[in-house]
Amino acid sequence: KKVVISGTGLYIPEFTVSNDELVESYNRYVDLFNEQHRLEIATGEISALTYSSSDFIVKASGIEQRYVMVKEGILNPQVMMPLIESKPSSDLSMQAEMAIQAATDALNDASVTANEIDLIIVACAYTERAYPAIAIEVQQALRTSGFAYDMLVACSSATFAINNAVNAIRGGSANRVLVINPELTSPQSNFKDRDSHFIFGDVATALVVERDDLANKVNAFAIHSMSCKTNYSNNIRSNFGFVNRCDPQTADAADKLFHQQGRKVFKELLPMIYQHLEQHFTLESLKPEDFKRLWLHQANINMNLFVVKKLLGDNVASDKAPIVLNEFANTASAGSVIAFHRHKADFKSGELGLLCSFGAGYSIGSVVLEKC
Ligand code: CO8
Repeated sequence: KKVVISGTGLYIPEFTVSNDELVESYNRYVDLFNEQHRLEIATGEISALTYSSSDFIVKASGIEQRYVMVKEGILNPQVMMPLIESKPSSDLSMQAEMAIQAATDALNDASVTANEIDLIIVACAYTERAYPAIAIEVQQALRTSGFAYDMLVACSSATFAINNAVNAIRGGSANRVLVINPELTSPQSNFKDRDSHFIFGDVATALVVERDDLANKVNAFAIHSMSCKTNYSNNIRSNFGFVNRCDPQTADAADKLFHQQGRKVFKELLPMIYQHLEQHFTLESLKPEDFKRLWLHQANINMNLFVVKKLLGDNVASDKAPIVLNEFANTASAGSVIAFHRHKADFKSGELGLLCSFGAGYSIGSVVLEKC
């Protein structure tokens, strides 16, 4: 069975946090910390913290700002996290709210109504709870039929979920699938960590994946081929999990938040990406030059420039692999989908594009798309 992506959707949270705001609050936290630990610092027991800088953030990552669902608390040096009130179980969860907005946008783009959807996959780096699945909550709110489930593959959640959606359609368990990526990253960001306090933003994206013979083809892209790869690494890690409460001494330790060895990730992941794409292209008898556009994962601008240079050489036009992380920061699995959503309108029938994710796991997902 042929399968297409017939629509995409984007939900942008209400609040922005600029680099300057973030750095100003981080530096106030540094002053407070160093003052509070003056004696231990003087005796060499602990090292003084050093300031962050907006210039470093832009140069090292390409990030200029990020969106967040809740801003209150993030910039308070005594708090340094979004203050999110817990809701009663009868209310929609925050991720379901984000998911519904992005899904509604994607359904409009695909000219599909919610009751025509028979599978929802919520795929992202974290879900707010283990069960009932956020996807089933969204299924109830949108009144879709069939079934729904959540899946987590960090930055590759969207591409791996496309893989699942296509296989569900080919296997006959679904005809029309909503893949939704409600990336609520700010509660897991360590705003006290100089190396990573600037990296993430909140956002939600959605895709309608459906049988080719059912689809409205106006905005559709045929899924030409897909490839997934994983390779275990501790260099991007969060030890947050359901067992944390059983060791009260460490339940709130920094390792329960996102942390990484950014330099190592950069060095190790790049060759894996090239190798993975080379294998995928060889299998499909494709060359990098065959693609009109590369919608790449959005973690770091320098990483994307390296990938493009390796695939296509020097002097490549910037619209070949558009960057959205300057506006959104790293939004885990949603990044490449935002790039696709924002930069697909100029495609003509038969032109090829590549959706590609890479990140924690390590995980890499690539999807070759052809405009219908
Ligand atoms: N301000 C000023 N200076 C700084 C700062 C700062 N904030 N941070 C570091 N520096 C300094 C360092 O101290 C260092 O100084 P020196 O040279 O004197 O030692 C210098 O700047 C260089 O530091 P780095 O080596 O750390 O800097 P890099 O140029 O390597 O850039 C990056 C750091 C931006 C982190 C870069 O390494 C990077 O982006 N690597 C790729 C990482 C990546 O792709 N990670 C993917 C993670 S995302 C993912 O997988 C999703 C997980 C799930 C979502 C999680 C949601 C919370």
